[in-house]
Parts: sequence; C-alpha cells; structure tokens
Amino acid sequence: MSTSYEIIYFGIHGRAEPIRLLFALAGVSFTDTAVTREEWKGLKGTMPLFQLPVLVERSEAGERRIPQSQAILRHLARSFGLYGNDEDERLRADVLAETCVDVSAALSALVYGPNKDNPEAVAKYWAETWRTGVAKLDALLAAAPSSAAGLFVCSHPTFADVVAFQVLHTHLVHRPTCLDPAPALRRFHDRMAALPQWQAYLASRRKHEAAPS
Ligand SMILES: N[C@@H](CCC(=O)N[C@@H](CS)C(=O)NCC(=O)O)C(=O)O
Repeated sequence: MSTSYEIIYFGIHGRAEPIRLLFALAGVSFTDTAVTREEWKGLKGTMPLFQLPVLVERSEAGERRIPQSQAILRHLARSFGLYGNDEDERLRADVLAETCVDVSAALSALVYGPNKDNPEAVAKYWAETWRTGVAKLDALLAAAPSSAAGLFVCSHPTFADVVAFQVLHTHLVHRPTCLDPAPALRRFHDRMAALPQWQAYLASRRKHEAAPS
C-alpha cells in the first residue's frame, strides 16, 4: 500500500522541523504546507486538536490526520525503522526526546515570553537553565554504548538524535558559542549536519525564524 504524507504547519522551523528532518533522513518525500496566520483562522476548527503541526497520511485505506508533534515523530520513526532496534534503544530514544522537549520548552518560554528583552533573565537562561540542559544532554551522550559512536542511541541516527540535533541547532542560532563548553555535543551536532541524507534538505530549508536576516 503506498502512503503519501503532508505536514501542515506555519512557515517556520518550530515544532515541525524535526519532523521535516526525519522525512529527509528516511528519504521519504512529503508535502510541506505552510499556512499563514490569516489562513489559520479558517483552518483551526478543522484540525483534530485545533493546533499545528498536523500530519496528513493518505493511502488506499483513506486519510488520517495526526496531531501532536511528538506522536507524529514516534509514529514516523516506527514506520521508517528509525526508533531503535530493541527496547533498550527505544527507551534511550524516548528519554532523549523527552529531555529535548524540556530543553526546547525552556528556550521557548524565554524567547516568546515577557522576559525576552530582560538582560538579567536572558543571562540567567544561558548561565543556569541552558547549562543544566547541556549537563543532561552530555550525560545522555556519555551513557550511550560505544557502538553508538558519537550518537545517542545506536549506530545509526534515530528520531531522537534528529530532535537533539534540532534543539542544539536552535540554541546555536540564538547563541553561536553556546556549545563551546560541550565539545562532545558539538561533535554530535556537526556529525548529524554532515549526514549525506540531509545535505539537499539542509541546503534548501527555510532559515530558522531567529536567524539574522
Ligand atoms: N503539544 C503540541 C503543541 C502544539 C502547539 O502549541 N502548536 C502551536 C504552534 S507551535 C499552535 O498551533 N498555535 C496556534 C493556535 O493554538 O491557535 C505539539 O507538540 O504539537
């Protein structure tokens, strides 16, 4: 049965970019539908949980609309064989992905919150919150088996490595020096960025919304 995929989101990286990166890693084509804020007013009520991203999966069996970015990622990871090969690996992938959700949420609370222009709050974020996030990610990377060779889960990238790459990328956009104290995470980021499966996508993808124009 052939399946086609459409990811509906706004025209930013946000919560959809790890999903787009996962498609690129799997070599599966997808339609990238970016809705404007104006279009969203009319669409919101038609979406399963009234939010984006939504994955639309179409096959001979019909159409399915899937909400919740983390559920979408895990569903695609299972479909594409990019979750992990056994329960130990899947557990490591889940722990990493949830840690990345926490780290992303903390950055979003800063940059979209009332303190985004407050120098003290910004300094506190990088000195404390981000350092704690780095310590957690560093610990997870250090705990990976030697066969993972610089990745978090196993010898090939999983959906959770994709999520980790994007959370590091987003932080680097905001502060290019933020991985200087974490060389193992920097090596992980650069190794992922060099994946042959990603080169065409990374060269053509939209710039991160926080990147200087
Ligand atoms: N837990 C959900 C959160 C989804 C979410 O917050 N979506 C935001 C954009 S990032 C949205 O749809 N905002 C527009 C709205 O709520 O009307 C997920 O991970 O997909």
